[in-house]
Amino acid sequence: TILLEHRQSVGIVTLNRPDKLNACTSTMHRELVDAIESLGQDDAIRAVVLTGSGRAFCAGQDLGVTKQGPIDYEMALKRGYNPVIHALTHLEKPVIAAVNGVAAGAGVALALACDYKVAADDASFVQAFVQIGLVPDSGSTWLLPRHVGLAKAMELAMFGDKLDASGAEALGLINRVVPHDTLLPQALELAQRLASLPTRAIGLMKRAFYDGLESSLADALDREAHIQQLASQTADHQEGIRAFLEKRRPTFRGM
Ligand code: LHQ
Repeated sequence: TILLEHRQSVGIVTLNRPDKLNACTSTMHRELVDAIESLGQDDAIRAVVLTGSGRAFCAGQDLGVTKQGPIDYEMALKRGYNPVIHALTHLEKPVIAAVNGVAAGAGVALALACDYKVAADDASFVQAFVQIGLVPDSGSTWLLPRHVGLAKAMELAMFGDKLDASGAEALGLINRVVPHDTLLPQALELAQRLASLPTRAIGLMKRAFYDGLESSLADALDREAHIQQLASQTADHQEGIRAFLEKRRPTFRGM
């Protein structure tokens, strides 16, 4: 239900149920966690792109599954969705969401859990939960207000109206909008650029930003001092300093 491809130092994960608008199943969740963890363990991979095949990015939960019998929603979230969000946000490598079409429900959360979001100009975002009598899940109640602020998060969640790509960019839900046909090349270019940067430092800063969102300034100051110590021990830091002093461009190796 997903595709995993390595292109030089970039891992590309593609949600691949195009006839179902890439709606999520428990199989997809397992495959996603496995793929993200394998990319995390592969030192040759220094950036990741998450995208969808066909006309959608991800329509959230596959609602067809409900026809097969009752779903235990708490278990579906705890065993399915939450581990995917955890894997994306704890992967110590930059992840780009290349939002190729509509993202709905938990599909929006998948994009929000990525570190940089680029969307096709015809992509859209919908907090579909309310339309089926549910509440935002998969980290949406945490991620959405941190991207757009509480007022807009509540508005999007309560009304469930579709937001187009430029509206999403204006709200800070995503970073950038590009013409549809250039989405994947542009996402790959951004990913290659990130992959040429000091991967350890990017992984550490990602960890620090997430921790910082939940801590006092005093704790953030302490933690920064600690992770700066870790960053200072990398070969890429030594290379950065040497390149600066030698007035040349650094060549980072991601370690
Ligand atoms: C779908 C789906 C879909 C199956 C389109 N499933 N087939 C977590 C824990 C446990 C349970 C509950 O949920 C969660 C988290 C969640 O994500 S809840 C939110 C679930 N998602 C939704 O409610 C979104 C439902 N879909 C839509 O609102 C629309 O389809 C969107 C806005 C995604 C796209 O609209 P359109 O571009 O107009 O396409 P469409 O509606 O015509 O859909 C195309 C086909 O895809 C259609 O099938 P068909 O056989 O008629 O061609 C849809 O039934 C199917 N599809 N979403 N989630």
